[in-house]
Amino acid sequence: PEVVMIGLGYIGLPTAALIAQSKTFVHGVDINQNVVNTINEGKIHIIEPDLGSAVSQAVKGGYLKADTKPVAANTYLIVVPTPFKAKNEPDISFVEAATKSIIPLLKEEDLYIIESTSPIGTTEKMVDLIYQERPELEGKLNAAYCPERVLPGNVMHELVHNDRVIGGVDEKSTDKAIDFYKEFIKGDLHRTNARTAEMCKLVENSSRDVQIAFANELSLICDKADIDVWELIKLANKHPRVNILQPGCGVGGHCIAVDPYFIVADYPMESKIIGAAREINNYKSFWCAEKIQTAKLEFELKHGRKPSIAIMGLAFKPNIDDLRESPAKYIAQKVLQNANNEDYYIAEPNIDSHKIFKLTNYKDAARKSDIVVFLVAHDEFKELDLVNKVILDFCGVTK
Ligand code: SAJ
Repeated sequence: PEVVMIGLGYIGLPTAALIAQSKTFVHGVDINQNVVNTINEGKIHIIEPDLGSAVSQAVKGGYLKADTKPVAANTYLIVVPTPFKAKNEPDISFVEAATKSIIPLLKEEDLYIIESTSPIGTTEKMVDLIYQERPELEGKLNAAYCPERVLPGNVMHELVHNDRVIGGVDEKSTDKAIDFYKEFIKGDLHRTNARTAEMCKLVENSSRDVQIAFANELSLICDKADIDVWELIKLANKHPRVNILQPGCGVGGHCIAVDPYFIVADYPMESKIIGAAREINNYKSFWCAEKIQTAKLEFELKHGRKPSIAIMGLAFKPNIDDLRESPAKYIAQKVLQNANNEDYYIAEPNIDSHKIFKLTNYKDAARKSDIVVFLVAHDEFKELDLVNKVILDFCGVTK
């Protein structure tokens, strides 16, 4: 193979399939034997439009093969997860293990690329690790950091068309990495150094987190001040240089709610706004759960009976089926923990069943309930008839 791709998940597998489409032999590596078997059958283990056909073609054509172990190649891509540990510190052990697995295979002039979201300095650290074990290669490898920025649900398009930031540990490494990516990427390739590229990925997602925190903070103030936050934001955004995002029930997904901690963990004194944004966005979910609790008690006081409650939406954002790190899921769990014989109906139109929640059709859930709580602004919720309902709209469905 010409390319070894370590990590065949949400980013690694689509990227491997894309590279294979340009008739480059890719050896994909994953520690999960089931994932390896599935891919070698030309099938996929994740949901992503157009990925299935790309993988099946690549495997049939002989350009993509999966295995649990790497083999010798010219280019090595590390696309494994970087979760965080207790105390919100980034865990780069997967990147380290992936790197160690290829150290014996490396030779002069090979290209080593990290795509995994990583704390600043990780690429240099991994290069040091490689040279410690292979001192004869010192200065003779090309190493770069090149983050992806694709949106789940639109990965196959964005992988090709988004601009990329490419940062080598030296100029020659940057050149080599650009030569590699330009074979299959149509977006512009912007050159920089490895540290800037690492920080760039973290900053893109932190910037969005901070902007959403601003909207969420406004929603808390408006609730106390008796102002409709949705109208307020719409009006403020009429200013030519103001563009406030939308408040919601918190920030989820596996990127925006995670990446800012990679900056805060290493630069706690300097990253005050970034850290505060995380706290505000986390607090917003807690606040929503409390609001549901209060609405429940108010209903009981007013009507002398317990309300039935519809919880609308579990996904981490509108119109997707992805529940990972979802604030809506957290709120639903918290509310059910506090349940006291009320009838709850949980609706998530984008999934059929769930192992923890008993799901109800969204129309039935709304119809049967006294209190309708909107956690995610799925399109179908906008059509519901909500006459005579107590509405808690945390995401602007009814606005
Ligand atoms: N959200 C709001 N209000 C808004 C916009 C979003 O509350 O106005 C919430 C969503 O409901 C969701 C969370 O923010 O819970 C994140 O959603 P998102 O659509 O902003 O982003 P993701 O997590 O799907 O993808 C992001 C993207 N990054 C940016 O837009 C800067 C994507 O381009 C990255 O590739 C991806 O993270 C990643 O993998 O890092």
